[in-house]
Amino acid sequence: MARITSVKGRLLYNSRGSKTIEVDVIADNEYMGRVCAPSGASVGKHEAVSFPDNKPEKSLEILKSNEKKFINLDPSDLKSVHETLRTIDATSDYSKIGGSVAFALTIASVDCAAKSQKVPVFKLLNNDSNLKFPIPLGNILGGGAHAGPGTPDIQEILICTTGAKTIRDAIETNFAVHKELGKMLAKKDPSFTNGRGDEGGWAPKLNNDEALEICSRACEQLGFTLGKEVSLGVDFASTTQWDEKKKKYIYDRAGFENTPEKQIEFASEIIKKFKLAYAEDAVHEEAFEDMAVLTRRFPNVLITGDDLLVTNTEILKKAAKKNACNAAILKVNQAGSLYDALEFAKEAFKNNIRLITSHRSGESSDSHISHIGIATKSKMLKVGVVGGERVAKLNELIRISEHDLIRGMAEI
Ligand code: 2PG
Ligand code: MG
Repeated sequence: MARITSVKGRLLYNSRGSKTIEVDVIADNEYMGRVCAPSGASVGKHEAVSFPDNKPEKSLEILKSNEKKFINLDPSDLKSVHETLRTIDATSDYSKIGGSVAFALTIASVDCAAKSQKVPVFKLLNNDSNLKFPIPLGNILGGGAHAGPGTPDIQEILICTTGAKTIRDAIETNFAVHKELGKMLAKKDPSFTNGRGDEGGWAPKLNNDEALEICSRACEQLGFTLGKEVSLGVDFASTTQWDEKKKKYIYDRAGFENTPEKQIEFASEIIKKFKLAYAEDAVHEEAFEDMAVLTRRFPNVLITGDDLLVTNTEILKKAAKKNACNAAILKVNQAGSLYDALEFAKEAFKNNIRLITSHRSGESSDSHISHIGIATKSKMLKVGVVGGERVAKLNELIRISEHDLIRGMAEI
């Protein structure tokens, strides 16, 4: 059995050029796991805090003074690594050491354990013989908190190839739609600068409707039938629009306001008109009852909670009781440690809630979440379409396909 012989953190930068933390965990002085933490722009109220007082330096200092506590642990024993971390930070939101350290340390530990056992990370996490590839779900057009003024209020319009037979097919189809959409946007507006949002989706000056229309036409232009070979998804990220004082959703770019009732109809219209396969955070992070209305109304659509659940097992239990969603985003850094996130995954299974493992808008070039998506039997992997830090995750799926350990694509 391998033993942890060293833990070391450092300050690095994410895809937005903001400071983040990377952690190296070495086992038997030989096997190194290395993980760099991502961070979000549309952040849920109840998710783990990235850094104490927003200071990555503080996280690093605390890790440094506690490194020795991890020495000699078995790196594959995620529970022990997690519990040791909890002796340093017992807060519910990792506000003492920072969720970024929890993320990087626990995944790096599993990474070095996998290397010492000479197995891929997904296999170390889940030894089942019937693992499938999650369907890649990627941002083709972005607005909201991920892009500048003039772009849609809706944060993300996403593409997924629901009819693909292989992972390569699914990835290449997403690239093709992204490319076609770029051409169509340039044709529609000669002043379009090819600008892209934080996750690589195009960021044109269009309102919500126009944006959805052109995305669906890009799919049709390539000969696809929406809802058949490919489908659109939307991350409404509605908490961004929600005004707690006015009790209304303010769509200031499009120039209208929605009452909670109107918001349900607004989202329903979009789901129906564009035959969405996927609808994330269609209402704000505390509107469990309103989400439940959509879940009842659209049993065949992944009605997904992101800010609603923040990868928190207790919140998921509450959502399950209310039938507030039929799918859940799994973002390890929202939960904090990988152990926390896997507990969340277990609870989701128990309640028949499908998982979508997801990146953050501020990413690193790490690709561990591709393994986590497979191991948690996620139906989809939300990692973007283009941009080095996004393609890194997709390329890892292709590498994994060479092992011949995974057969076929997940079915939603
Ligand atoms: C989201 C994510 C990723 P962020 O809202 O789902 O797409 O964005 O990382 O900014 O929270
Ligand atoms: Mg989201």
